[in-house]
Amino acid sequence: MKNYYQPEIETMPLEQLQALQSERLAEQVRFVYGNVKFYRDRMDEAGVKPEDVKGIGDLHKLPFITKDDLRDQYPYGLLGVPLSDCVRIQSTSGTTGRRVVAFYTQEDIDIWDECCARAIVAAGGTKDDVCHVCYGYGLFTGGPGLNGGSHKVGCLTLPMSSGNTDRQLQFMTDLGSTILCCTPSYAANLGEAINERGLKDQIKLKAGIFGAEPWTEEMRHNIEEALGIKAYDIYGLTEISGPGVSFECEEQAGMHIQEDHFIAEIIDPETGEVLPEGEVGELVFTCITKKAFPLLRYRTRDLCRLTRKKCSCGRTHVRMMKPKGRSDDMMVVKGVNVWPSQIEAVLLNQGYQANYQIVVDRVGNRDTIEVQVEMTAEMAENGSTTVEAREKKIASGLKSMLGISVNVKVVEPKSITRSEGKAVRVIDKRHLYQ
Ligand code: DLL
Repeated sequence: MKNYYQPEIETMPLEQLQALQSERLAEQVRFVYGNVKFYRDRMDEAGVKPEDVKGIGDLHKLPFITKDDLRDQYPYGLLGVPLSDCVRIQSTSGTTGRRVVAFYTQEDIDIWDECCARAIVAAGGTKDDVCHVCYGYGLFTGGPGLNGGSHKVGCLTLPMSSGNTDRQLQFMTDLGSTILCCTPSYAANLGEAINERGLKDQIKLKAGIFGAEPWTEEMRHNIEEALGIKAYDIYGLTEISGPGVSFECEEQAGMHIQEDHFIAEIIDPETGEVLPEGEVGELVFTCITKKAFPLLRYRTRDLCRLTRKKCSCGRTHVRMMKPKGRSDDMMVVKGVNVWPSQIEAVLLNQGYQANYQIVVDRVGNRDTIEVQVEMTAEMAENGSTTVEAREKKIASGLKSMLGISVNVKVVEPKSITRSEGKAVRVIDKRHLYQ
């Protein structure tokens, strides 16, 4: 089998790429208008006819769709093809309300595999690699997506799924895994386990493809150190297919969005106004090739910014900067906006690992926020700094980052539950009182 080569479409001159997007968009709009009653009704309500959308310059004419629309249309309301043409579903975890179920034709799966293959190639993957996939398999898109991409590149694929760290490490050492695919929080846990067991010299990993949750540059640095690898970010969401909507190249400076399949816009989340390049706002995607579950102008609730600055890797596709998290991840505590990623940056800068939890509560009319963070084993052994002094230093770092007082508890190593998939960092008890 030949190596999987980087397709030319990734380096296509911008003008040509945008002409392709325009052509695909116009076709996709005709397709959904003809096949999905939901879109037909929405477009009729907005007074937009399919022929009004001739290219990407007309995208703004289309109405947005939201997660609530997806829930209302559950399960079949957004299908673009007969159910008998669909070959797979994937689904979101559904922790906040009704699940979203996404459908795929075989061609949709092929496109998704292709996007994940491009991500693996961008991380240096070839057919000679052993690709260890410990994203969850099943309804979650992480495992199936990277699995498909790995096959397409021609790597030897280890479909490990999540959990069972002992088994992960055994396969990793026995079969010489070279590329690791999992959430960054699980990568950090694997790094910890490898170092504790003294396995570092038996590990052949060279790269990791980590995503599905927000992670900071500080965490990237820690993971790269612990595993001796280069750590690449990958982004995606079930509604738009899964992982591989965008991914990092060797520059590790923002994720290239696969613009031959997805058009990205950044909008003001309050007004819906499209923002110019470089401004932070809500990311909106339009799928221009997907047929079974064709979302147009889907509001992701992820906040980030885009850049078209030239990338030395040669890819011309726009880059999205690390998302700050979903607009719904932002907490308002004591009247101040607080992002878990800000807290993570302070902790990791002070030498802690990403083993922490944030508990927000309300006492009377007052919000309280507590950050619990584990000491590392070295900190626990080296008793020269007291726990009180540590807590004071973290509280002071958080005060200057956030502008509010935070109650800090430094706890014993291994006392915070480890994550095997997406980490649960925040417990907001205020929801209990609503
Ligand atoms: O998390 C798909 C995925 C799997 C992406 C494996 C990357 C790797 P969902 O479960 O539908 O799909 O969650 C999608 O996760 O809207 C973001 O809020 C968040 N997210 C995904 N990737 C990143 C990332 C998968 N690299 C939601 N950085 C998205 C920050 C991310 N947040």
